[in-house]
Amino acid sequence: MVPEISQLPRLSDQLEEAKRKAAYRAIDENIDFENHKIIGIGSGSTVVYVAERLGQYLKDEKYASKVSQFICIPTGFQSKKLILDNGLQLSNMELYSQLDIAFDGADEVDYNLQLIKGGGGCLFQEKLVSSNAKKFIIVADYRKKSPKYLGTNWVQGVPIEVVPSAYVSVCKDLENKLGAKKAVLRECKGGKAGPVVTDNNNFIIDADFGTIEDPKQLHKDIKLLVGVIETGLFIDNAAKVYFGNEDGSVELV
Ligand code: ABF
Repeated sequence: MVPEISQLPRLSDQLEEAKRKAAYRAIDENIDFENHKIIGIGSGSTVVYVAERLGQYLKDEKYASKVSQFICIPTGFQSKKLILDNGLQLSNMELYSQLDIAFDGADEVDYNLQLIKGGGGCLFQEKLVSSNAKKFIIVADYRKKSPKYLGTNWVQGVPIEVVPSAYVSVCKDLENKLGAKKAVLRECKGGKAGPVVTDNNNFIIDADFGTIEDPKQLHKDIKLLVGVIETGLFIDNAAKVYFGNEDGSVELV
């Protein structure tokens, strides 16, 4: 039996609890067991609970035959693993380029449901999957909701995936032409030397624009720079956002 959200054992960590509740509710309210077939599974720590919830449905005899036929499309290495670890069917965008629905996390969500994503470095695949899904659902904890504009909570800057040989020129253009306060190449943490390399063998630049009042225009401007593959500004893409709150409630925006 799939457990009721209200009967879940409490997780010791309030933040994890917020993520789990948001993700479970997003699945419960948006999966159409009769009509959905191709499902995008994003990246990050909140999506872990998206895959976990689907895995619970898979083990429930009432839903098992439907869920075992779901084809899950990952946005990177981590989500591939999540799909497999939860017993779900893994495929890819080459075989299934049109998705019924996709679920993913976010780094920041503004009042208009515009997003910053890419803190985990998977922004290109995330955008490919989400922009080819009929419905894109975001799951996030309370820290991700910006009071109004992007760039308020997520101060690390807009993640931008670039061709490696272009990173210096793109950093300069971001600062000199587009007004970034600072644009830096993302480096590996934890004692590893060198730049972060994406699943597509590219680099990531984090560009600090302060608060972003017009993310749509900024996204277009960045995309025009030679060497830019994709930006972490997700514009007019999310249909709904489920925020897990500190008090254990879930807010749907
Ligand atoms: C992905 O994971 C990213 O686009 C975003 O950077 C991050 C959100 O992670 P979490 O759910 O761990 O907050 O969705």
